[in-house]
Amino acid sequence: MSAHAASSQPLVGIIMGSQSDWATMEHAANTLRDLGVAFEAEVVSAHRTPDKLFSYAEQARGRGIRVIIAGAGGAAHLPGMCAAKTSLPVLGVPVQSHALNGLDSLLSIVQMPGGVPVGTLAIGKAGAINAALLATQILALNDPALHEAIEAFRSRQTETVLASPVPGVI
Ligand code: RP5
Repeated sequence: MSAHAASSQPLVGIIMGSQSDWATMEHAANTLRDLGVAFEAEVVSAHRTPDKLFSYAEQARGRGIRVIIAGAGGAAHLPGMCAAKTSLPVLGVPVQSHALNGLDSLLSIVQMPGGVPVGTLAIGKAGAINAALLATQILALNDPALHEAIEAFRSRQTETVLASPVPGVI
């Protein structure tokens, strides 16, 4: 997957350790798209392309990125190393691994030493969706249109739940 950007200046950078992470991280991309947040998405591996990780993290702020969402699985060093090289907020998504169901990913991402924070979300799809929502909420602090988009999302979600009957109960 090469970098792909929404039409306007990307504000959120989605990075992931491997193409195999896209099945999870596309949920972040789809959520941002639905909310009208411009983003870019790119494979950046802490282990296989460490120099690219450093240059991505060092240049992101200057390119106009405001929040980075980093997803990785297994020995998931990508979010932490990215956070070490930028002062932008970094949100980490633990990708569900085959060997340990993502517990390895979660612990690798969440257990950062004091001083270098990574906002760690849930394992897998829920984490990817919530990373996108949280990134949008951060951007919405200074963007009334995005605040409206978040409020509308919450209202739709509430209406959907209230309109859903319990299966088998009349
Ligand atoms: C990590 O290793 C990636 O984030 C991915 O979740 C995992 C497996 O990568 P592949 O072997 O599928 O490329 O770096």
